[in-house]
Amino acid sequence: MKRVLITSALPYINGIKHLGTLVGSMLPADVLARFSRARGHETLFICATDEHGTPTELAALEAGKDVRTFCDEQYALQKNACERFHLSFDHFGRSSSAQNRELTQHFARQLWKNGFLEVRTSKQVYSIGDGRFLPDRYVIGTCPHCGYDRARGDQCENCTRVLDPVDLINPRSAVSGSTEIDIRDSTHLFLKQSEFVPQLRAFIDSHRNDWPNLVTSIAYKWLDEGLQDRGITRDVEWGVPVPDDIGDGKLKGKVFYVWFDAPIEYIGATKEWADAINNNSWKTWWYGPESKDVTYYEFMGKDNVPFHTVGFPVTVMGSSEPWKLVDRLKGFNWLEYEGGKFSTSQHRGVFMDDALSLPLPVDYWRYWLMANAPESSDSNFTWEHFAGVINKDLNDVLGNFVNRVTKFCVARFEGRVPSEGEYGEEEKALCAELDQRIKAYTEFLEGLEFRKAMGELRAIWVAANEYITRAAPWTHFKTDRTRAAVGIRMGLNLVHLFGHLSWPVMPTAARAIHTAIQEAPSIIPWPDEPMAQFLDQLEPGQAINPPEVLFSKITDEQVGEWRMRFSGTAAI
Ligand code: B3M
Ligand code: ZN
Repeated sequence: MKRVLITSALPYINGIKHLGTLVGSMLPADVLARFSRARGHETLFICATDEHGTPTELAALEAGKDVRTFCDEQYALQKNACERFHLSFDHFGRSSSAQNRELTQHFARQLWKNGFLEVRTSKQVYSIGDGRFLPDRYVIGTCPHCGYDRARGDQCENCTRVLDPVDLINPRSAVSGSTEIDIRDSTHLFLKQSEFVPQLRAFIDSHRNDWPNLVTSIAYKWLDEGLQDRGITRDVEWGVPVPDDIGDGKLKGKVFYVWFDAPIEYIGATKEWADAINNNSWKTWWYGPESKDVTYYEFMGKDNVPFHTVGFPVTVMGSSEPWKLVDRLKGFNWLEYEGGKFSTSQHRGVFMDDALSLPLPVDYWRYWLMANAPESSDSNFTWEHFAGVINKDLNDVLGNFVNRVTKFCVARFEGRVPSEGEYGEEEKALCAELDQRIKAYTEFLEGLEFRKAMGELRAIWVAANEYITRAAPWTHFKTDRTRAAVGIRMGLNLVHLFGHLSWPVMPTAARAIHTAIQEAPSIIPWPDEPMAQFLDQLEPGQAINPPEVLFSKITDEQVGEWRMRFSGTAAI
């Protein structure tokens, strides 16, 4: 059996994520996980909250809570939102877990032992106004590379270069706005990334053909610009402590940088999962010869790509232990909101809890987001487009098909699969078309090309609609009952098929569709056999059970109201 390990980039603990984060990491990872389970692969799908670092400390401070309590609460909120989006993680862990602490310290010890860490005293930004060292992302200034004037000290979101905060021009504190900034000495551990360039280049070369261009071009850009050694410790309290046996006693009270411990939490969360169910197989997913048959997929937004193509691989390579490196890395561009950015501070755009609060099935979001995933370029959410796609694809095409066929079966064939007649040329032609389209759909999902996959799924629904329009059982019923029976039998088989094909992306609707025909298993298997076989599965005479309302349309009034409500200007 094939084994498939899937991780989604870990959402930061502070605050519910917006749809852009969802579409760029957790949701496509979930679609792949479901698809992989549907095909019978042994699948492990791991995610967690990314909890450490100053952003968390400051958010907790602002909320008037101690960090641990703040994280506990935020974790519960995010976990709940993920469940309600039907993200089917096998485990949703926490980077503040004991397992991650242990593994992070283990990797650091290996790196230290192997001579890849060095104690250096470096210049750090100290904010006199705030009375503390400022972490990289809390220093704002002008990017020395592209001139963007709101670049953060860790990375410029305009040109995506990773920065050192001391390089910023006109630095100021993002906490207080204070420009009373001092550069002070502080001792830290540095990871000698520069020694890994040839190994990293070979690693990325080996994935030239199976990673998207977006990903390899970011990775090469990094290597070409000359890889800098990175400080992997920080002067903050909330993090994995540096153990005493590393750094010749010069690092007392320091913790590891959040980007050092966060990717290790992919492994940590796997151990959390195993520990919780008392099984000790976690290492077979990650380590040594036992993990050879595992294909490991990572999902993330493009800003996370450097940390996964360079940062984390250096940790793994430098350990000189046989930990698994990523096989397939899928990166995403940005999703925009009504032509601009999502904004957490202005609450502009739709966040996961907002989406859940509206009277819309979660599958609407899941389908629209995957059909418009920002793969080859950025994509743009507008309410108008969203409503248009949902009303057309899900209501007019898919929902209408399911309703017409099942309702007519109830009205004219006593709600049972009609047995009369044989499939003819029309049906054979449709099977041939579906065979091709399902093959394409399967290949797009395997290739992680979600937009194209959804296009193919839609084309399958359209082909079925066109078929039933041509077969017109409602017209033939009075004059040629057999002919009508063939059309309805085919139609019901197609409804059943849609229950299978739609499950990875729309688990709830797929279940309702499948249940209209017969009870659905908890994992709805992928239809791997040729259509001529699949579409002849229903027992003539078996009863069906049409769903009440499968989908309903989004109205113009709703579009108007919601556009206003989430524009970031109206009071919420
Ligand atoms: N916490 C999420 C982000 O940058 C970041 C990912 C960590 S993955 C190990 O959006
Ligand atoms: Zn820049």
